[in-house]
Amino acid sequence: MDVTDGLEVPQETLDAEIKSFFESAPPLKNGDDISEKLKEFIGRNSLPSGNGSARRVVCVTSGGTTVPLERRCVRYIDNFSSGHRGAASTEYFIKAGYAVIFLHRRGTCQPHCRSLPEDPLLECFEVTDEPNIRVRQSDSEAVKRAITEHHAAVAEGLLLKLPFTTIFEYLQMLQMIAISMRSLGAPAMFYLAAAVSDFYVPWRSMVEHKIQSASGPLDMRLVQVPKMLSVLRKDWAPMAFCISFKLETDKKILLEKADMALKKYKMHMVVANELLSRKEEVVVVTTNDKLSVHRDKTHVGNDVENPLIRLIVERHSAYLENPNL
Ligand code: PAZ
Repeated sequence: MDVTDGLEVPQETLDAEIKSFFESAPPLKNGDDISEKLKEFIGRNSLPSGNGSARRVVCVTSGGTTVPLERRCVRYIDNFSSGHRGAASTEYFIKAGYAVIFLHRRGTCQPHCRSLPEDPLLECFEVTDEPNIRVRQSDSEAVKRAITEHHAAVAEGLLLKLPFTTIFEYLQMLQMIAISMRSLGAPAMFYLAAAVSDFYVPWRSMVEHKIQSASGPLDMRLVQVPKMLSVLRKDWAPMAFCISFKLETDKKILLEKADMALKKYKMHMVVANELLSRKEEVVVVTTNDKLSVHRDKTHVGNDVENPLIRLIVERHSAYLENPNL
C-alpha cells in the first residue's frame, strides 16, 4: 500500500532522497560476493542459448522488507507477505525458459518447496533401522519432484537465489541487480512482487542500542522510503520489461491506484491484487486493457500464477518484437 501514490514529488527532490537513502544505508556485508555471482549468472545467460538468441532473464522480488528500529536490531516493523507469489512465479518462469534472479526475504516461501509440508525435514522423513532415515511413502512423490526440479534449475544455471531482510538490503541489492541486467536490454524483465516498506527509520537517526521501555511511550518518526521504480525504469535498466504489483485491502481504490502506478512509474504492466483474494484472482493493468486472471479451480494444485506468467511471457514476447510500442 502506498499513501504517497497520489502526491507528486518533484524530480530533484526524489533524486536527492534516493541519493541520501543509498549514502546513509549500512553497506551490504556480502556486496562483493553478490556482485561476483551476478556477473557470472548474467554473463552465462547472455550467451546465445539453444535457439540462437540470448536467454530471457527475470528478476523476481519476493516477500516483505523489514524496517529496523535499532542499529543493533532487536525490534523491527514487518509485513504479511509470505513469498508464495514470488516462489510460485519463479517456478513458472523457469518452466517458460527464463533464467531467474530470485531476490527474496530470508525464511519465506522458496521455489519448488510449495507442495512440501511446513517443516519438511521433520515431517517428510522417518527413521527406519537406525542409522538410516528415509522419505515417508506418503511424501515421496512431492519430495522427489521438489528435489529434481530444484537441482535441474540450479544445474542448468537458471536460478540465482539472493536473500535480503531489511529495506536497506533490498533496495541496494535491487539496484545492483538492475544495473548488472542493463546490458541484457529488452530480454531482461523485472517482476516486482515483494511487499516493500513505505516508511523507514533513516540509519543516521536510528538509535544504536535496544530501545528501553522505561523511557515511556515510544515516539518515533518514520520517513517515506523514496520510490525507486521510476529510477529503475529511467536509469538502472531502461530497456527492461517492468511489472510492478499493487496491493490494496479496499477493492474500490485498487484499479485506480494500479492505473496511477502504471502511468507514474512508466511500468509495462501493473498486477493489481486484493489482500484476501490474492491467491484466487489478480487484474493485470496495461495501457490498453485490464485483464482479470483467475486460478483454475478445476485442477488441484493449480494456482493463479500459472495463467498470470503465461500472459506475462506473451506480452514480453510482443515487447521483444517491438520494444518501442
Ligand atoms: O507474498 P504473498 O504471496 O503472501 O503475497 C503477494 C503480494 C500480495 C505481496 C504481492 O502480490 C504484491 O501485491 N506485492 C506488492 C505489495 C504492495 O503493493 O506493496
